[in-house]
Amino acid sequence: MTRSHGGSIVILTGAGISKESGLDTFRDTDGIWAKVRIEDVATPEAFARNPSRVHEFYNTRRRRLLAEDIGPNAAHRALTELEAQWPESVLLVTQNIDDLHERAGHRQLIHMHGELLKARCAFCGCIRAWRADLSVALSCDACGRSGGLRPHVVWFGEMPLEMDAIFSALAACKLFLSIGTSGHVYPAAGFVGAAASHGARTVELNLEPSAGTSLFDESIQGPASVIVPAFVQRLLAG
Ligand code: BJW
Repeated sequence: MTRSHGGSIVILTGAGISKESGLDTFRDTDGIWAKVRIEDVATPEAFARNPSRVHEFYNTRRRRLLAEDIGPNAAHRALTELEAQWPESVLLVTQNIDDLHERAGHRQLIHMHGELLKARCAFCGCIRAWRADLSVALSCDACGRSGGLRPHVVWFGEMPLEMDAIFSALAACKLFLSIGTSGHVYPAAGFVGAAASHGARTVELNLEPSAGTSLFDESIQGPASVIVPAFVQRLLAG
């Protein structure tokens, strides 16, 4: 893929891009789902059944995200450079709820699975920045009701965010990149098919082949902090 192909780019990122920043992935052998059950912490039913357990899970991850040793790595920074240098539009769609792309300076991005540093009121829908622990004792500043504040994240069975904008961008892009995601969770796992059906070239960059690796035109394996900067340099060199 060279710059002579031109055109807009859509990039999908997953937990693998933040692994070398010190944040856990989900489905690797040492990942989050090896330690906790999805149905205990990542469904609306889990929150209805035991909100304190769900708060504890996200409070722990929020504190980790805000720890001093956590920051963007070379892969996040390379994508920021691509956004700054590429002559046409670059849309980054991340499944990650961390803010490492923002900390790397990325400007145009969609958090399709929400953001850990925001809270949402389940009663009135109000969304606000949130860096402290959440608990069932808190009440919403907007509607005054207590017990409804939840992490602004998308659980299984809930609709991911900004899907219309994402599918419009996928239909128009010339290049689709998938970085650090296992390809097990829909609708994100279907983005490669949507982009390809509209004629985009598709490239996967991941530590190992993902579940959907055969759907990509090209698959590059290795740690994101190495293969993403190298790929971005290749693109920008034209
Ligand atoms: C590295 C690396 C390094 C490591 N460098 N790489 C049956 C069939 C098809 C679909 C469904 C089905 N039954 C249900 C569904 C739908 C369901 C789904 O997909 N389920 C599947 C599990 C089967 N999806 C949904 O429910 C979604 N909503 C939806 O479909 O709405 C429509 C609808 C709604 C209602 C009714 C009907 C339709 C919502 C999905 C929400 C996902 N939420 C989570 C948790 C919330 C946020 C959080 O807590 O953080 O989002 S789950 C978790 O998985 C998280 C992630 O964003 C998501 C994806 O994970 P990701 O990023 O791919 O991480 P891993 O760990 O899987 O992979 C990491 C990869 O990196 C690995 O490949 C490593 O090798 C690699 N790696 N180190 C490069 N250094």
